[in-house]
Amino acid sequence: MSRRTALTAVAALALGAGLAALPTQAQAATVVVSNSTDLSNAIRNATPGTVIQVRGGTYYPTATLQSTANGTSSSPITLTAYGSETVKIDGSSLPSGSWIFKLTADYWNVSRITFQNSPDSAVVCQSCTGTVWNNIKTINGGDSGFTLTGDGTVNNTVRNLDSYGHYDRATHGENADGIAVKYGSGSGNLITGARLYNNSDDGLDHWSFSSPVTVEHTWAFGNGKNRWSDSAFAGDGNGYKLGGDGETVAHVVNNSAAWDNTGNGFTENSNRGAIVINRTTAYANGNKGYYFATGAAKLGRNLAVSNTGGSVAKSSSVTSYMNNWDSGVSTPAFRSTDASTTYNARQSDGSLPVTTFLTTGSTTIGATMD
Ligand SMILES: [Ca+2]
Ligand SMILES: [Ca+2]
Repeated sequence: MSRRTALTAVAALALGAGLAALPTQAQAATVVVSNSTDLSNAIRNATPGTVIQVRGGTYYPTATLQSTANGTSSSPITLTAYGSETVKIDGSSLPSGSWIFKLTADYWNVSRITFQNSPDSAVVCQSCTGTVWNNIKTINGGDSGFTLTGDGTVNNTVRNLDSYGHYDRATHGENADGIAVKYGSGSGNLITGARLYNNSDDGLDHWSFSSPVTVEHTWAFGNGKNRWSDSAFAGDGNGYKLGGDGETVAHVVNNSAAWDNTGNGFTENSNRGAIVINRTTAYANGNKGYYFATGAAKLGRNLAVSNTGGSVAKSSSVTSYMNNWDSGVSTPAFRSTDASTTYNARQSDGSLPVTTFLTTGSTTIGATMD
């Protein structure tokens, strides 16, 4: 059942015939939903300013929740949990190959919702402008957890995403990333505060995305391991895959970390652009800490320790300064190499949990892990 409270200018005129002052602007509708049908309808039928509040519980939609309804920059559409309640949208009842939630829309604010057990990708935002995602979880899906894709992907912010346990069985883990910003273009996209872990393929993937994306305060770990007893397992296991498909683009990664991935911590993946990697840490990855063997990346103040394939592969076009592999730069000691606290619950404001893991206290080199 849904409850819609709307005060339109027309209604105000009818009610307020005897009043001196009339509202000059329609009041936004708030819709509170507590079942999948109402949730689906509210999402589809939203208009600028609509606030959809989802009551606590686990929802099992039988078709992809989707919308092409646009908000505006001044009146976005909001989709969020009701009060402090816990909302999980579970894809177990969807047809095979389905996504849980697809937006082809602008100016949505989506927050505090878990999308789990999707048959395919969990959340896909296609050619979206001005969407803001706060404290979303995408868990245990059949392809990438969270995806921004398509041309016209502009000014979107993904803040404090947890995305883990994704695995594409039919393709033996080759494709399921924690977050994918791929196959598209558009400026102003930011990923901040994400934990991207234990996915079959990569933590983050910018395959065939032709505009710069900024990533900061993000952790990618434990990706690319065969956790599914797949005898033909094909996951790549890069922490941050920063290109592919011939694109030349200057993505940016600041103050982020990669550890315990089976591939490279950070890789250009054939992107020859001036990728900027600044104050990050790569620890105990299965290949290189930093793989930039063909392009023109700018690597500054990064810290690589105990990566199986070595700290760095860099072409002669790479700018490398103040990294711990550069001459004259010392390697500060880690306060802790016990990663257990990185799995803890987030702080009350949704930011990453407090940890000493991979911190050094350095003010000049490596990620600060917050
Ligand atoms: Ca792959
Ligand atoms: Ca990938």
